[in-house]
Amino acid sequence: MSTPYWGPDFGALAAFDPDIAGVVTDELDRLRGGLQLIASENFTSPAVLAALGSTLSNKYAEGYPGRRYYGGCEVVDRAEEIGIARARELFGAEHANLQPHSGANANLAAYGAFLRPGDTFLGMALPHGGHLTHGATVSFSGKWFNAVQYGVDPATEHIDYDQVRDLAREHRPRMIVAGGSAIPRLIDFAVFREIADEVGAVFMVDAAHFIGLVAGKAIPSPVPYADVVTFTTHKVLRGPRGGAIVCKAEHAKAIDKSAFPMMQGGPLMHAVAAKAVNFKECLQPAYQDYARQVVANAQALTAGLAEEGLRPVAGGTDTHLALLDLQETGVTGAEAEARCGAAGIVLNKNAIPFDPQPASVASGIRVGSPAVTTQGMTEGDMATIASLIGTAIRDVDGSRTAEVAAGVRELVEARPAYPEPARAV
Ligand code: DSN
Repeated sequence: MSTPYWGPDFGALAAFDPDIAGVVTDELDRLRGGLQLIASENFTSPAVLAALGSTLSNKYAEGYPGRRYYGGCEVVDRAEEIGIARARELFGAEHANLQPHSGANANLAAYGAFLRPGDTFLGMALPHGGHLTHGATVSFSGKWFNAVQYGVDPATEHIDYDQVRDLAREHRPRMIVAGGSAIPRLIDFAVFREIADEVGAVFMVDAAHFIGLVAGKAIPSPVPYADVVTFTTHKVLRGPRGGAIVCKAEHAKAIDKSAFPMMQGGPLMHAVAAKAVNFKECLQPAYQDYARQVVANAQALTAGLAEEGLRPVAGGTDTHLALLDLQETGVTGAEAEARCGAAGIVLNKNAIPFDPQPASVASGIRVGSPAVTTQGMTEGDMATIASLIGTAIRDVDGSRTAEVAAGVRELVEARPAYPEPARAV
């Protein structure tokens, strides 16, 4: 390295803009001060943050390495080439595109590669665990396409594969989408592939939630089965906020043309570089230990919550997240979120399948183990967290908030997030 690193100077930010510097430090305090159980969040590493806060943010690089619409891209090209090679190695993929700014953008790019407005696709309904971009009427996916929605079996709360097959035969979709944001159990990609082949559909997996577990070899990969796999890089994967796509070589051209210029303009080269750093982290053996612990912790947390009288939807979890039905407790998801939040336990209310409540109230909560596992917490800590959540949820008048908050403090002080000593500013 011939030039010294010119990276974030927090002192300069604090001197120039104390308002925003205060937001940054307050957010770090918030992260460190509570239990972060949002299933889609994590604590990314200092190496990833260094790439994100770099001068690569300055560069316009519309196009792809070696084929840009701007001069001066020869340096940032290297970041994208390294990142693509690492993504292909990590996921055993034939092609990778790291340019989508988010998961929704990655999905829009994938739809753009295979669908035209008005085309039919099959996706999982949001209230059953799917995602907004899988056909919800408020999203482009439900507005611009004929989105047919499948859900879970009411008895097992697992994906209803018979319904998927029946709907595919009836509607002959151009594409079938698997994946979602509140699916605690493994998805049978082989069955989806078989159904897609039977009706001649493209098979897409939105692996945003669980791709980190795939990278860490803790659960099976959709890559051998799917034509295209979209994902975000900031959930279990623990990289920068952003999206990415891997696909079969035969779809490479269509995906690349759809990501740029159909869906986006210039890529965020600092984010692309940070994705490359993250993939290198995930290629280390220690990441596989982390991924396995994420699952073990989610299972321990779910078992503990079941003991507290919260019913695990689908009977438990195979992944990083659990969905809990609170109806037996008489507490809504919104009340549970607020009561836990008051004591420093951050989680989200979540619709459960066939929920009688509107989404803004919800009968369930969703919890996830990625962030607390990054802090080094293990199964014993999960049992404590479950008991704290049980107490907080039943605390109608707030009389036990201080007690729960003290329990939270004990846990996060023993295993702090971002544990390095604070730097002077
Ligand atoms: N909003 C994300 C989640 O929390 O699951 C998915 O996009």
